[in-house]
Amino acid sequence: MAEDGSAAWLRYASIPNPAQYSFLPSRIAVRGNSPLEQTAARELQQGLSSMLGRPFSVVRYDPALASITLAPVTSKPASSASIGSHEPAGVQADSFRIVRTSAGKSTSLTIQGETPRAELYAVFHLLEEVGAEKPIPAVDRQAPSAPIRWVDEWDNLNGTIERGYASRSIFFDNGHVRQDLTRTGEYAHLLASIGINGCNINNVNADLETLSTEHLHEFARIADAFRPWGVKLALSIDLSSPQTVGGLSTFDPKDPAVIAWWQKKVDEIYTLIPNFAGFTVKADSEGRVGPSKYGRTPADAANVLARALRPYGGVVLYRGFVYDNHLDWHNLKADRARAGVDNFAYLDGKFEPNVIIQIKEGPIDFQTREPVSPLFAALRHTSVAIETQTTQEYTGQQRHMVWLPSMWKWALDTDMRAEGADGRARITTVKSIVEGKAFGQPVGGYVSVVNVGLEPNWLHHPMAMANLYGFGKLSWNPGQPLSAIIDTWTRLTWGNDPKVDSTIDAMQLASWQNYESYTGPNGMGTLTNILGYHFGPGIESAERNGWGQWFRGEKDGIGMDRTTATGTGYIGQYPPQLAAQYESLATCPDDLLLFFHHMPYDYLLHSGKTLVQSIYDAHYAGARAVAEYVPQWQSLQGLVDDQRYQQVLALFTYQAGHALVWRDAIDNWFRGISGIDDAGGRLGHDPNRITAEEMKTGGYRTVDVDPWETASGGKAVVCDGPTACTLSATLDKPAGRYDIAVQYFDTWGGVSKYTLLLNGQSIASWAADATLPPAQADPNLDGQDSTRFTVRSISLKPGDLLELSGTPAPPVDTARPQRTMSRELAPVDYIEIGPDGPITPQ
Ligand code: GCW
Repeated sequence: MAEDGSAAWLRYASIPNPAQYSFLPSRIAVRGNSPLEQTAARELQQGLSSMLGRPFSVVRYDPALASITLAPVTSKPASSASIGSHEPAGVQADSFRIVRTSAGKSTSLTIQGETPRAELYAVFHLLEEVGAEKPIPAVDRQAPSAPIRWVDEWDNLNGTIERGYASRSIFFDNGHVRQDLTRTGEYAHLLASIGINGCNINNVNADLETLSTEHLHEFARIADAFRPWGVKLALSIDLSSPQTVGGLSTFDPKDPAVIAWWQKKVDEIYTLIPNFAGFTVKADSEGRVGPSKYGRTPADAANVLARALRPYGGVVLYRGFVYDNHLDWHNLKADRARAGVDNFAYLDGKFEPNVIIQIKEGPIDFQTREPVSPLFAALRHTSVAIETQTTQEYTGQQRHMVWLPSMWKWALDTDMRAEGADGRARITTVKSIVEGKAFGQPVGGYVSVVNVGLEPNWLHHPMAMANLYGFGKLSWNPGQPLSAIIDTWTRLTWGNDPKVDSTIDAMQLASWQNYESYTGPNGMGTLTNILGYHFGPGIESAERNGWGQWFRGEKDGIGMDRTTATGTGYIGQYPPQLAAQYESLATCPDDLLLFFHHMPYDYLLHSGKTLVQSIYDAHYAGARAVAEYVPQWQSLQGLVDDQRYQQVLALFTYQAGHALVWRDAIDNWFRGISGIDDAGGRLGHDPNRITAEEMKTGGYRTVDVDPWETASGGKAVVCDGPTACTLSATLDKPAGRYDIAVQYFDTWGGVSKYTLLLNGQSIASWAADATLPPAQADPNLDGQDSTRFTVRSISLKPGDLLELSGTPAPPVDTARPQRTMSRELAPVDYIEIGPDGPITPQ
């Protein structure tokens, strides 16, 4: 099997010890007659045959013979209509049980599902147990925690993907649904295997023509490709559709013509897509129109859609992500974090029962750590779903390994301490809210923005698929331990070798905290360039503009004062007990401190370190921890397939280098603003570094880098010439072996070439041809494209001459004039000569 990652965790690779499952009968019988059950039986047959190395076959049921039998819970066979509107409501629909019985020497398994889809889920569950070499219990009952378990794709009809980092859309191209929907079917297969039952296929910034009849006919083909796997299709819609598609003069949700238009449109959708899941709505947000235009509320708008969908069992996921992106930065009381509660809490109880408010996990925007949104506890008569991002917009864009279920579980486990009718605070975890247990609102759940693309392995980083897998697992059972989730993923994805499993599990489990350590500290946000594409460091981009991601870094201190006493009052949006915990410095957790408070740099944290020293230390420790991924991964060479091994090695090497860019940018920026030195004496002292501008040059010219903290000394060199420029230095290192790292900028303005020479002999050559994540050209030299190339274990002695030759990209290709502005001029930041060893220069 080609190990290109396309099979993800459904590789069905043979397991080391198949004998442990020899009791499994080779006959698979299906008692129902729906297509989904047939799909399930085939999946079981293929998966077991492949993993256990013996033939399984789908046969007619015979009570006299041992078999694995798929059967509906009720004796009457389910019909195929049960994946449409007539299925049992809520989580019941997807629950199943697997029962093992023995008669004499033979064992049978009975797989019973409430619906055919539940039987399919049971099959995947069983296959997973075998693939990960887990025991099969005598009786296993499973039910999902909530009915909404959806993924949202932010795909545009032209084939691009908003915040997509793994190439173009699997669904669309050139304004249409692709002819070949093979990947779509394969994606649904993956989704079904982790219990995902809905997929919204288009960007929440929806094309205004999405609901045209022509498009709907095309979307129906995607729904058809999803259907064999029990995945329902949903659409993001723009609220102005009655005008843009319907030609009406208004989209006022109270206008009878508008109401009638929506009803007709929904009727049309269900004739084409009988199992249509519903609409996702982004309105009055980031330039999208909404009900505010007519003085109407989100409830007015959501309810019109909901009433039209309700007879068919459809739902409306109305996003709570409504905020003003033109906030006045000078106003110390202005606060984007308040927007969710301010815009929705007063509407609690006014929504139709099939409206679900889709709330981002934190009040801002998928940062590396935020407190949970207070809106979860403010809506008690409305179903809610938590929205997470599997696509790593602010968390390394699938070029850094960050296992996000750690963050999601932390959010889901957060106890909001809501008060009951008796006025007493009680345990109210976010998971209990979305599950409908806390406030009895039963149709909530989980949504994750996934943005898979056409790259064979779906998300670009082979490790990133653990995020999608973990999302499915947490939405099925948010109580499951993270260690169990990741271990199963690792076994299914990389095999059952104990060394492979323990190494990968440990790396994944630490990866979110590591990423947090070298990016945004203490609840400040990711500190990426929020005006660019959210990848590398760009600290002050968050300040002094209308987007409201401010952290108010001043000479006296840093952090948003969101207290009720002196700040924006945001903390008061939490239930009183949790609010009190965040309001008081004595109890506010260190890792959220700057989200809630404006603090001096020398403030003593609970950890016993000053704020600024803790930031310095965390960034050194985080960068070092991810540098260690490289040797850890190298220890697995030969134990995993070479194709994915090389791919991951290249990504880990990249991440190790980019983590240093993050570390240095943030630490230097804090040193600049605080005026406080690193007690460890590391900052500003890089004895192993030679900055490009201090080297002897042939043709290179020094330029300022903006923001300054993303280059050593705020400067770099560029080569304008048509031919190569050089940098050179005579070394005075004691004789020994060293790693030599070149820090340069790999922009999108063509391909520069570099050669490193020692005493006139070439020791390495490479091209700056990386396709860094953003699908957009970035002409700037900054933290997004600062890149490191390392040559290992070079023998050096005092007096050696080290030379770097940089050849700029050829003058611009007239066919692509957009690159004219941004020709890549073989830019260089510095060279670092570090000790030879597993961890390259720190
Ligand atoms: O985080 C922001 C993203 C936008 C996105 C928006 C949203 C789809 O940068 O790209 O738009 O959130 O969630 O609506």
